[in-house]
Parts: sequence; C-alpha cells; structure tokens
Amino acid sequence: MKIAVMSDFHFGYNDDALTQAGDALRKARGLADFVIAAGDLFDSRIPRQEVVNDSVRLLKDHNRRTNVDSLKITVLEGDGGDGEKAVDRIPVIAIYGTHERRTKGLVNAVQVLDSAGLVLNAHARTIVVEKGGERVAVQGMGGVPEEQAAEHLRLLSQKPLAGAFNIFVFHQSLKEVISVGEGMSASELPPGFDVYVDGHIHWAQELKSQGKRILLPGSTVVTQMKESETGPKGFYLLDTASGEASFVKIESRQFFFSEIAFENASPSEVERKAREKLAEILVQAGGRVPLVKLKLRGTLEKGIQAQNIDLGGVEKDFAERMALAIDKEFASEELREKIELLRRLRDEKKSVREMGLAVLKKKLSEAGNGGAALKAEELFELLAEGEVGKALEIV
Ligand SMILES: [Mn+2]
Repeated sequence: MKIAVMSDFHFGYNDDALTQAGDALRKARGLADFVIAAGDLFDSRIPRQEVVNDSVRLLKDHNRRTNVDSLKITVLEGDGGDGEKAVDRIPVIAIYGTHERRTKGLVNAVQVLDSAGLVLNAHARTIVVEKGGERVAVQGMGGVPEEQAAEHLRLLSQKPLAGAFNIFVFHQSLKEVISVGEGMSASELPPGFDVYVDGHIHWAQELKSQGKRILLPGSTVVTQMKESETGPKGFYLLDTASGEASFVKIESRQFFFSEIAFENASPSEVERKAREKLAEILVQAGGRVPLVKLKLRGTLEKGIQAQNIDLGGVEKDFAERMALAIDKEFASEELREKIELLRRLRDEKKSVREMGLAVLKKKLSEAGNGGAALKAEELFELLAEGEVGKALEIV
C-alpha cells in the first residue's frame, strides 16, 4: 500500500494553514491509499467555529468517494473491535497533538473529527487497513507533556500486530533531533514496528535510531519563523512494498531567513544593510508575498543602544511586498565586554567571589584608580560587609 505521511496542519494559525494542508491532501488523493496525520491538525485546543467549519469542509471534500479499489478497515479498541467495513475513499488516520490535547474527560478536536467520520482516531487504538490481501496496522499515542511520554507509552504498552505492516504514530520531541529540552528518546518507543511516524517537529526528515526507522514529515505550514523551517514543506509517500519513502513537496509560501552580523555599526549602516538584504530577497522571491525573518546581530558603535535603531521606515517600505519580522539582537560594546569577561572567568572555573573581585579590579583600573585597584580585595570585603563608607575612603 501507499501511505501519505503528513503532520501539523495547524488549522487556524493563518490562511496558509488551510490552503497548504489542502494542497497536501489533494496531492495525496492521486498517490496514496490512505493518509496519516500525526497531530496538531488544529492550532488551538478550542478552535473558532470559522476554523472548524473551513477544516470540516476541507476534510469532507477529501473524503468524497474515489473510484479506486475499496479498502477494508477494522478498528480495534481494547479487547473488542468494531467490525470491518469497506470504504471507497482515502481515509485519514490521525492522532491529536500538543496543540489539541485536553485534560482527561474533555473532548479534543480529533475526537470530534472522528465522531463526524472525517478522520479515524488512532490514539490508543489499532486501525487495520486491508487491501488485496495486504494488511497495514496503525497504532498511536496523542501528544503528551514531554516528561510524561515514556510513562504513557509504558501504560499503553502497544505491540505490533502479527501478519501486518506495523506503523506507530506519535507527537513528541525527540532527543535524537532536538538535543536540548525534555524530549523522549527513540529507545523509549515500543519495539517491533516497521515504521514510526512523529509529528510535532516542524521540519521534514527521516531518521534511523536504535534500529527504529522514524519518519518526521514536518508541518505543512510555517508557524515559527526559525531557520529550521526554511526547508521544503510536504509529506512522505511511504510504499510498504518497497519500504521506500519519498518526499512530495506541496505549494507553500516561501520563507526566507536571513542574518546580518554587524561590528561597531552606526544606525545608518544597519538601516542601509537591512534595506539591501530585503531588496535582494525580493529578487529571489517570485510570485506570492514571501515570509521573511531578518535577524540583525553583533555590536553597535559606542553610545548607541539597540533601542536607538529605528527600522520603522524599512518595515513600512517593504510591508506590502513581504510578511516581514525583524529581530534585533545587538549587544552594546559595554555589555559585550562584560559577557566576555564572565565567559572567560567561567572557562577558568572561578568562584563567584573571584569573578566579582576581577570585575571590580577591572572597573577600578578603567576608572584610572590604580591605587584602589591594588586594594581591590580589601575593598571587595568591605563592600560585601556593607561598609560602603569605609570602602569610599579607600577609593
Ligand atoms: Mn506543531
């Protein structure tokens, strides 16, 4: 069978969310027997009615009849099953993500779509899809807080189904992809599945870890203007016969991430270089208004603070031609010096007291008070004791 593996539509985030998920589903209709959507179909726990309406219409359209061979679907829940039924459409098997997750006892948006017959909820269930004697079993776990993922997996204790191609779908951060934070590790996933599908991470990649093959299709829309989201958007088309997974690109709004580093720059230099860069991006971007994140960093000339850099004019001039976000991450020369000193002290593994003493010595020398610098230790002790008057006498 051929399976379109996609994730993170984020319906309601912006207009692109709907059109780009729509393009993914449209392309999947011509290529796949069924679709897997690995969570965050919606951008929020309680989406607005307008968002629900648009999404339902999109999924309803996707669920219209096809003229291809019908599939047989069986949903196994706990000990029982709900009997097999034939469907002549391209079903969407989904789990909820971190954006839809709600407290136990409350209904999440994926359950609503399941009740409406628009998706099949795979959380804590096994959904068996049969076609021409081949069986694919999809099981999943909806998104949970990272630190609870391993415990939830242990409680669910899902196992592959004998005689089937087995897929496990989840929606968590993975240590193998993002090394910082509290993500789970591939070693904590239930063993024995042929393919694992993970949502949540917004850029596409395929990875092998601990003997497990994990497909991360990424989001179909840019929601965080981070460098990692500049890659192509789309879905994996997994062929269970060959085991191959190929990436199918969708029509997505172009996203440019650009960074300019400055050294002792003046406000006019910052503005000039920002304008040049944005003009360059406009030449590269064809057609639709692109998303642009411009990051300005480095140092400004002495006496100039980041708040003195006013790029309101630049933003206004480019407003109609791009969706622009400018990040100013300037460190003042003074701040940079302090950071450097602290970094050096940290590398030398000095105590807080030693660091404080070194800062004091440096400041006194800079102020041209060499005499006081020689007595820095004494001064430091006096200041630490709150004897400001005595300290001032020395200075
Ligand atoms: Mn997401």
